[in-house]
Amino acid sequence: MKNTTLLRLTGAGLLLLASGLAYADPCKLALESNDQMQFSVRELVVPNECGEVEVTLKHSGKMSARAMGHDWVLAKDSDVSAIVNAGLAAGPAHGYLPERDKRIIAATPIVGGGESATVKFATSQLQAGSRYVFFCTSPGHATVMRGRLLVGVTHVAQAGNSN
Ligand SMILES: [Cu+2]
Repeated sequence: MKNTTLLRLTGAGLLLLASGLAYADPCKLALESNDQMQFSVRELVVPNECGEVEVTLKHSGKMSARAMGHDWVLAKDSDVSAIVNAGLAAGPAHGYLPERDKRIIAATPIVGGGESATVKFATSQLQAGSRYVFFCTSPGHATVMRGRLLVGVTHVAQAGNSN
């Protein structure tokens, strides 16, 4: 009887461990934004094994979406300026994002202080050798609110690729 109890306890421990591992899913990325017009990271790395990536943007500030709203948009480096301009033209009613723009790989809606938003995208949309940038389309934000999205590369490997 004693052995059975012990096994049950071990089983419960393994379940706890498994849920802890699920929470740390490497294909789920998170970053924060704030009232100082900043993202919390300059770089996001997607592990090679991820078929789908989930990105959660949290606004840890207090200001409203109208005053200091942020979104998280992913595109090729070469498409960023065009998307930012198209977003400005789309205006606040469309969350500063052009509708059905094929250059946008992924985008969250705009969030204000205390809010968060999540978006998923398939890594099959990312091409090897292309540079990907994430940025915010709120007016004037993209100049500072931007970073790089790297797929399965380390800094060493990337340096070796730049020719
Ligand atoms: Cu922003």
